[in-house]
Amino acid sequence: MMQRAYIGLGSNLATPLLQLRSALDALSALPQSSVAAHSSFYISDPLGPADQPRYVNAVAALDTGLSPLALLDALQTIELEQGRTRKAERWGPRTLDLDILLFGNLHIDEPRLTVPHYHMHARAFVLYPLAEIAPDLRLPDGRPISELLEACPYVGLERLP
Ligand code: PH2
Ligand code: MG
Ligand code: MG
Repeated sequence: MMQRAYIGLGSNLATPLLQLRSALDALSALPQSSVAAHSSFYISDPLGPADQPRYVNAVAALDTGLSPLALLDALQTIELEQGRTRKAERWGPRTLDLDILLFGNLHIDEPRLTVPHYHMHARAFVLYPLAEIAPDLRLPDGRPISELLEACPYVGLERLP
């Protein structure tokens, strides 16, 4: 069965725009999957330690026949292929971060994977790109994305042309 997943993309090292472009290519090349849409790219102030470069963020809609954990494995492989190293610092800088924001209407609570992605409800750099490609989306709990946007000001975000 094909499911619509939404993937958050982020980078703040090693030419972030190129990282995101090549990540989108890699997502398109995943087995049983196709990128149905992706948002604009947004420059965003870092959440977490302030002494790191600004991020570039985007969201992609991925139609996939992979299971959630198979998709997670595939995303982590792409992160590693693009030079991601796991550092101790929480919310520290990274060449590429690919997060499963939503996977169909599933709630997933497993040691390796929590869906919907924790804190996505409050992050402008997730919600605004997501709303750009899915303005009528509802979260699995039924909340419309418009309601989340109202509670999340458009601050520290700059949409690239
Ligand atoms: N990701 C983080 C930590 N902080 N800040 C922004 N602006 N964008 C991100 O994608 C981001 C972050 C850890 O995943
Ligand atoms: Mg992240
Ligand atoms: Mg991540």
